[in-house]
Amino acid sequence: MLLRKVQDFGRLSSVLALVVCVIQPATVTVQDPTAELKFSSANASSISPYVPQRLLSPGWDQVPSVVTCAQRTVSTFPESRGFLYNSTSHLCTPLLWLQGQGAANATAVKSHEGKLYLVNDVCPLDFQLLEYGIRGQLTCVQDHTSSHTYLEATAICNASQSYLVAVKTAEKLALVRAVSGGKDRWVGLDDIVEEGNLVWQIDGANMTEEERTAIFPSHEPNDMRGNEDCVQFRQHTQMLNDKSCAVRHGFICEVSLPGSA
Ligand SMILES: *[C@@H]1O[C@H](CO)[C@@H](O)[C@H](O)[C@H]1NC(C)=O
Ligand SMILES: *[C@@H]1O[C@H](CO)[C@@H](O)[C@H](O)[C@H]1NC(C)=O
Ligand SMILES: *[C@@H]1O[C@H](CO)[C@@H](O)[C@H](O)[C@H]1NC(C)=O
Ligand SMILES: *[C@@H]1O[C@H](CO)[C@@H](O)[C@H](O)[C@H]1NC(C)=O
Ligand SMILES: *[C@@H]1O[C@H](CO)[C@@H](O)[C@H](O)[C@H]1NC(C)=O
Ligand SMILES: [Ca+2]
Ligand SMILES: [Ca+2]
Repeated sequence: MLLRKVQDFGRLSSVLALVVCVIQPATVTVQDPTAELKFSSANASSISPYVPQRLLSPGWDQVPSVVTCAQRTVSTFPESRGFLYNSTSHLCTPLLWLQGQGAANATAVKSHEGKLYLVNDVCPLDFQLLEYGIRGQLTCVQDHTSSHTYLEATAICNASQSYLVAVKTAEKLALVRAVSGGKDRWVGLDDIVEEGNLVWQIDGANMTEEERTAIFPSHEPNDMRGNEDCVQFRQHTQMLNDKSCAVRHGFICEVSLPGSA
């Protein structure tokens, strides 16, 4: 029998237009031989600016266990970020997290509907679940302040099944800026294989011209002295820059979630 650990993120309490999650951490162990779902912990404080919205009316479905509720939620609403489950009434309520414009219209979730669980788009242990961009994209990142070369950094990320962060948009660039505190960081883009052909570590895709204009200043990448094949977030410009791969500084690992780029 598989043991599934479910992190219980306590109840929600709604306050005015923006809902703040009040977190009362506790760990619940769920036994379910068929569960294929991965429940994992996330930094609860990072989801606090979100407004949960029901995907259906309260008590959408009555199911025997929290795992069933999770399975039902994910199979019916792949975009769902979590759910409420009331273990007394067995009522299951799938949720979507909203922020920004959509948040104003969201229905506040009342704590009496059940306990809040995160499911689906959640991060591995030691990664932060962060939101960015006007559409409220989510991703899992891990900021490393220790100094390493690009390849060392890549290996460290790989050891936790992650890649150096993909920064394909201005919105993601802003996330990297915030996470790093504006400091030099390796990101997952390089032209090691073929000079001049920058490739994203996370999916092997070539960088597009549209991406380049969003993330590099106009004079970069410049392959200075023919020796710049790895890409960093650069403190000096607060944008990306190609740099010698042998330089040592911090880096950011990412386990990307659907829709994050
Ligand atoms: C969550 O993340 C924030 C920002 O990185 C940090 O200050 C806080 O200590 C973290 N909380 C927990 C419970 O890990
Ligand atoms: C919120 O509701 C208003 C009024 O019903 C509507 O005009 C607006 O488009 C909605 N916004 C979103 C993001 O759903
Ligand atoms: C769950 O349902 C029961 C019975 O309807 C109700 O009394 C209780 O307040 C609900 N909420 C929680 C969090 O259990
Ligand atoms: C980590 O490296 C191994 C061996 O090179 C590779 O098979 C695997 O796909 C990598 N995984 C990630 C997430 O980088
Ligand atoms: C990336 O660009 C190179 C050089 O232009 C090209 O040979 C390669 O097919 C491209 N790869 C993909 C996945 O598009
Ligand atoms: Ca180069
Ligand atoms: Ca450069």
